[in-house]
Amino acid sequence: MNISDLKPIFVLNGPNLNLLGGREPEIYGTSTLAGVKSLCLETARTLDVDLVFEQTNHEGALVELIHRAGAEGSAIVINPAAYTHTSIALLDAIKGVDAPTIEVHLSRPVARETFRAISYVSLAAAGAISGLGAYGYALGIQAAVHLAKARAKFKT
Ligand code: CA2
Repeated sequence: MNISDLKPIFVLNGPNLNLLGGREPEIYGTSTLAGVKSLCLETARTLDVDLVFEQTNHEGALVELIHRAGAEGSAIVINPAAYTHTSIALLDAIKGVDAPTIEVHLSRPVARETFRAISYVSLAAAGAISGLGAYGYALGIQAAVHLAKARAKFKT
């Protein structure tokens, strides 16, 4: 199977990530979400795979995007933002779809407040990348394509 036959990689972003590039640059870096999207599109282009990039501030909308990714995509890269630490709904959604999922964080949540040390999403993620800023998204896409490709080979 040719890698370009893969269904798109879905890159999903949770609440407040639309504010990137403004406040707290010492924690989240200086890239805007538009800059992160450009990096993701460029990474996908070099890997010869299509990419869908979405951000929402609403938990239910993120659940629906995960369902859509399960139906229309080959893998998910997700920064669930604060819902990482609270959302059993996101955990169940990821468990409910047949798409390998990579969790990405710009910062290193385990090295911050104690409430950020818990990730419900990690219970369902195939892997996680944190602390590398926007570059973590590029690594997350590479990992997602690797897993999707391995799975496609396994199924043929
Ligand atoms: O490090 C990450 O990527 C986080 O997922 C970002 C979340 C945070 O709740 C997680 O613990 C770790 C916060 C996203 C909000 O981003 C902002 C960016 C600029 C200004 C305000 C918020």
